[in-house]
Amino acid sequence: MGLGGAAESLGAADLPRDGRGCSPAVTLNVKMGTFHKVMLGVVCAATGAGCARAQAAGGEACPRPATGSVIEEPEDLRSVGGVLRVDVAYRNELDVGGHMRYCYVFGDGSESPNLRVHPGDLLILELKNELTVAPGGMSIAMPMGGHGGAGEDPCSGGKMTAASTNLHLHGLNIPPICHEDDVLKTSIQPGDPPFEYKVRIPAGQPPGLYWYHPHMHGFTKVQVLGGASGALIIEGVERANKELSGMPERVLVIRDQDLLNPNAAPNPGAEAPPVVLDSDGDVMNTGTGTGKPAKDLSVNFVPVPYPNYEPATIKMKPRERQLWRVLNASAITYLNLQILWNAVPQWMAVVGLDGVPLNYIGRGGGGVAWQTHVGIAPGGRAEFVFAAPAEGVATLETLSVDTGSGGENDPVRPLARIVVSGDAPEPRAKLASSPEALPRPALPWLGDVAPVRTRKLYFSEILQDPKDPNSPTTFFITVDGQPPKAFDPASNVPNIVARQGDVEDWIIENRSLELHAFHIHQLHFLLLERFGSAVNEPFLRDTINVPFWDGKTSRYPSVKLRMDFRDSNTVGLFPYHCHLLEHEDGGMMGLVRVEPQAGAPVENLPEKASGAVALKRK
Ligand SMILES: [Cu+2]
Repeated sequence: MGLGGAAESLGAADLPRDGRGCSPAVTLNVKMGTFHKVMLGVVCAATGAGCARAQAAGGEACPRPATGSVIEEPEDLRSVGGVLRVDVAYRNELDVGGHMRYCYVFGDGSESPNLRVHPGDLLILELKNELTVAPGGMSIAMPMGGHGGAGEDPCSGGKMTAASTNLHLHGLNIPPICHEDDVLKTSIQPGDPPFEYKVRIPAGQPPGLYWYHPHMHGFTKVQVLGGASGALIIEGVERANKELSGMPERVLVIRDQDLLNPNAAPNPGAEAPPVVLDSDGDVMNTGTGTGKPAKDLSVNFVPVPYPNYEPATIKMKPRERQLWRVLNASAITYLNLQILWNAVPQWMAVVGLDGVPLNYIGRGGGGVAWQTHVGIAPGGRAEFVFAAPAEGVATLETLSVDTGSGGENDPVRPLARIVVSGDAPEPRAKLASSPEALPRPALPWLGDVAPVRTRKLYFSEILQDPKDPNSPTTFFITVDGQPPKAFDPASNVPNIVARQGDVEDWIIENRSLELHAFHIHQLHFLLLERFGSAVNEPFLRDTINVPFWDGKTSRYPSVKLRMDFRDSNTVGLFPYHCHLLEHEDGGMMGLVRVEPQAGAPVENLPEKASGAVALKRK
């Protein structure tokens, strides 16, 4: 179906909601002078008393736009001649409200730019850990020279603390090895020299929206919540869908953050259901679609804080069609986007999810799903065409999401005013106007391949003190038949062993009272069933919402996924986990080890894969 066609249901992209819900190329190779800067602030032992807070004023290391600002597009860093080479400083600071900000500042001074590469390109990224503040506000003691103070190899799985970091390229089908996409053992410390990531983008990587963020088990939530994320775009979506040729495109990164006004009373007239906090201090789901949110949201770092929700601003020309590429980089917040004009929900023509065009390798459907609202789980992406109204102002909002009785509160709230005017500036980027069609994928369509086995996994939670509802929760994702066990970063023992070349079906159950978002590294999967009923989704995802259990029904909610281990880049040890990052940090992660196919050539396979799992080169 073309962009002008009739409505078609996207089905499983929906999320539960309550009744209310309804340039010229530039290669950056600028060495950062800050790599060797003198660290400021009071350095003291972590346990020392009376230490001053570092950078208490905030706003210098990680500057952020003001509430109500016009939404600026992230800078575009583009590959040239098949290579994108960038230097990144990873910094943090406390803002004036005592909230920790984290940021990626690139060699050109831009924060969290769009990294734009083509299939087959080489991405070389040098990451320097310049964190200076530990959670709680104490300065991080810096070793005098040397390497993180411990002399450890960043690939060795050594020290992992709140000051450590690494980088995950979410959604890319690249090897899970150090200096590429290993997150299990790679740990970069303040004081380490710049750490090189060197990644060959697969020739067959679907074109679309991906992203980068840290993945340091136990500390992922605090870093992502503080703003450590950015978009990575595989160019060529117009090659999969020619109706996008020449279309202006706009990248919107929606992040969550701790409430800027946590003690503010609700606005007069606003519904104010009782506030109940969970053990993390987050507002629990009120079940009404209203009330104080668990987290504030921001759009390209422009905050839209409770209780006024003063929206950010987007300017568009009348009736102009743009490709909106939306990333939910939230740590825990679900989105269900809608655009209203004169109180009428506007059509959004969804053309890609989780980086994959809807018609990339699927069958039927024509590559477009017409929606009036689009659910995006934390970690997920949606790309859709939106046509500005003829005049006036439209509103981008998120509808409420019912996260279950154990979930956080994600109420309905506005995000941005879309102001229509003839003199609105054009977005910086435009898709190519005469695209060459993408070649057909080399492998047969996943839906046509018979699985070699079916496995069942389930999400569950337990209170650490069952008698105390406010005690911390331990989070599990368990392979059915194994004892539930929180993820142990010291262990290299996989929960699942698969073989390259195979396709498997995984049933993921939710035995807890809140939503979870299943994500697996290195590959995309196909959604086959929801609640045991077949769904018709001729496209791929890398993150999927698993509905919550109501505590009563005899059958747990579930999804059935077809997992694709055919590509040699999936060989090695890598995680699957819930993408609500406090759940992941709390143990809701497991490991799969994909062993090389006997006799098959394996590209990019190191002598020793991440962790202690030795894989022989065939
Ligand atoms: Cu979860």
